[in-house]
Amino acid sequence: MGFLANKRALIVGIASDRSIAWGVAKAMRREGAELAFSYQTEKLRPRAEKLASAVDSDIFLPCDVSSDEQIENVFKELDNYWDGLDIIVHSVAYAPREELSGLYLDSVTREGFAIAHDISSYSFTALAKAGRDMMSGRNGALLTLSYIGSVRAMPGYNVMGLAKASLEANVRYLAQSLGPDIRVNAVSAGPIRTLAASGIRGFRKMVEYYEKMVPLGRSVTIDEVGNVGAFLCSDLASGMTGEITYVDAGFNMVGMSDRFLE
Ligand code: NAD
Ligand code: 0WE
Repeated sequence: MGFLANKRALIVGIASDRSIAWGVAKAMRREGAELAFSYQTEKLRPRAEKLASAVDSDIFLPCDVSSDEQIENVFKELDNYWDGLDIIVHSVAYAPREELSGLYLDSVTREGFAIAHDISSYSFTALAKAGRDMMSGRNGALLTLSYIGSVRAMPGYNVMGLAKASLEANVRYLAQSLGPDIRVNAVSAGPIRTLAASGIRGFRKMVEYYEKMVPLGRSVTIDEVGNVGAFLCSDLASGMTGEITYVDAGFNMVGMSDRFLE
C-alpha cells in the first residue's frame, strides 16, 4: 500500500508534462492518492484533461487564482465529487515577463510588484481559506513550491524573489494558523526547464553554472521534487510543518564548488 493511500489531493498549477505540479501528481498517484486538477485558462484545459486521465482522474476544474470567485467555485465543484479533501498542492507563480530580466531596481513597478505577490503568494492563502472547511479533521497538508531567489539575490529573478520571500513567510504563518489540523510546507526546487522557465533570458547559462556548483553535478528532475512533495503531504511527515525543504542537488549549502579547483 502506498504512503498516500486513501488521501485526496487537489493539484493547482498543471500546464504541461514538464510542470513541477505534474511531478508531484505522478508521485502522489503512485503512492495511492486520488487526484483532482485545476487549470488556469480554457487553452490549458485539453492538456489538463489528458494528463489527469493518465493518473486515473476525471476531475479537472477551471481556476484562475487571481479570482476569489473562481477559487470558491473550485471547492464548491469538488464538493460534488468528494466528501473531504486531504491535500492541496500550490504550484503557481507569475510576474510580468519584463520584470524578470535586468536589474531589480530598473525593472520593478508598483503594478508588477502587486501582481507578483498576489499570484505567487496570496493565492496560496486564498486556497487555504477556501479549502479549509473541506480539509478539516483529516490530518491534511498544504504544499507550495519556492525558489532560493527568496533568500539570496539572483540575477533577473528580481520581484519574484520578493514574492517567494513572502510565500515562504506565508508557509510559516499558515502553519501557525492551521495548527494541528493541517500541516503547511514548501519545497524549494533547483532550476528546471518548464514552461515558466522557457523564455527566461540566460536560463541555460544559469543551469550550466548551477550544475558546476552542486555536489550532485546535475539538475534535479520534476520526479525528484515530486517525491519529496508527496512525502511532505503524507503522514510520514506528520512531525513537519512550516518547513522549507530544499530539493536542489545541494546548491543552497555549497560555499564553493570543488570543480573550480580541477
Ligand atoms: P509551469 O509553467 O509548468 O507552472 C506554472 C503554473 O502556474 C502554470 O500551470 C500556470 O497555469 C500557473 N499559473 C500562473 N498564473 C496563474 C493564475 N493566475 N491562475 C492559475 N494558475 C496560474 O512552471 P513550473 O516551473 O512547474 O512552476 C511551478 C512552481 O514551481 C512555481 O511556483 C515556480 O515558481 C516554482 N519553481 C520553479 C522552478 C523552475 O526552475 N522551473 C524552480 C523552483 C520553483
Ligand atoms: O519561479 C520561477 C519562474 C516563475 C515565473 C515565470 C514566468 C515566465 C513567463 C514567473 N512569472 C513569469 N512570467 C512570465 O511572463 N522560477 C524559479 C524559474 C526561474 O525564473 C527565473 C529564474 C528561474 C530559476 C527568472 C530569472 C532568473 C532565474
